[in-house]
Amino acid sequence: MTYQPPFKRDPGPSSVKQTHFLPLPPSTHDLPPPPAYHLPALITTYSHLPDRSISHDDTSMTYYRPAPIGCDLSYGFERRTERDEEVDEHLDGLCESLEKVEREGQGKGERRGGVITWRGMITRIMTAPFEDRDGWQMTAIALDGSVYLELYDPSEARARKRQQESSWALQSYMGYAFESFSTVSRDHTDEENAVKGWGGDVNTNVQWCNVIRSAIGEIPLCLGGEVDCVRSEIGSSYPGLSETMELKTNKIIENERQDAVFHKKLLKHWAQSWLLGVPEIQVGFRDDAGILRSQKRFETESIPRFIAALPNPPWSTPPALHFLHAVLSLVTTHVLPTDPLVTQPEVRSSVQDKLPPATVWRLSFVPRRGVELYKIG
Ligand code: 0WD
Ligand code: CA
Repeated sequence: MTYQPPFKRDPGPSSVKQTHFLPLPPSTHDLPPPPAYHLPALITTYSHLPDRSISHDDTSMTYYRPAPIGCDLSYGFERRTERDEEVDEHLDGLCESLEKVEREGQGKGERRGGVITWRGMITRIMTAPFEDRDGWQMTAIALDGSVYLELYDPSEARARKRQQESSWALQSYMGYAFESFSTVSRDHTDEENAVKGWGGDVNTNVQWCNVIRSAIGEIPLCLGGEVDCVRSEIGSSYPGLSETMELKTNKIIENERQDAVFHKKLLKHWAQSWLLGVPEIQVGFRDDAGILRSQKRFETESIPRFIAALPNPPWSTPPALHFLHAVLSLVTTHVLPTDPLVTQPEVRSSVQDKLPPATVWRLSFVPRRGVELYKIG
């Protein structure tokens, strides 16, 4: 069952563009039970190495080891290496890994009938009913029976974001430093000169990605996302999603307002981990100087119950799941039929070496309003 948009979809000014509008679901009561999000199943994993190249294995997987309380999360800041954000990788790593899976005959139709994207895109759609500040835009195209969805980040917006980020460079670095203090790689040896617990200098090129298959209601999903580490013996092979872990940092909570802000943030943490099937989130709390003061473990699946038990819960899961299902229904309904392999079946034989022109769609979210879907070419 899906929620019924309370008012008719606005067709928009027809002379300009045909727009399909979907309003946000009511965030309070009276929603029917939401469509189920299926338990994610692992398809494959891959690693980005220090030079950002891809290795189709678990080279970049790390093992959890609790960060020492009192460690300094600004440690190593001057020695960090950052990924070149100028390079737009689109869905490259995910597509490359799916191609490999199919080539090796391990595929189970990941590329048919649903949506293929980064987990981060689905997190954004799912949390949109409770987002009152940041809008976003995505691009959708259909190819070979699936919809590919990616962030649309025009260069001005990206430049603005980078500028904002540069003033937050140290704060965001502290998140990576917490990861380093909380993990060790397969071949790690504690360096004599490094501080206690340090897992190695930060290089944001390095990522370990998991590719999963799931579904929201009847809509298949294939998602790729970064996983921080696993809870298993150092050097052991990947034990599977049930042992994965997400790491987060937060300022220490000293008053009710900060507590309320953290409860709001837990929506994004929950959605991000839930979507990929990561069962545990470890949050490190730091002071203004970047010293780790405490940490707390959250079971991903318990977070919604914890929030529901608060006197004024800032969010709940039904609007998020309804909205995700409604948005992806809208996208698959309109975008899938524009698959060039459906509209121009004669190009099918040449698809291996030359992609046919695809119809490009834009999905645009305006906070507190809803999403619009329209064709841009
Ligand atoms: O705008 C782009 N081109 C994006 C690229 C947006 C989102 C993701 N990506 C890429 C990432 O580089 C990565 O290879 O997609 C892949 C996986 O992304 P995801 O797991 O779907 O991303 P998300 O769930 O938004 O974030 C997970 C982590 C973040 O950790 P925290 O703890 O802050 O949630 O991925 C990292 C970040 O560490 N991350 C990125 N790293 C480099 N470039 C980016 C990015 N643009 N976005 C997130
Ligand atoms: Ca993280």
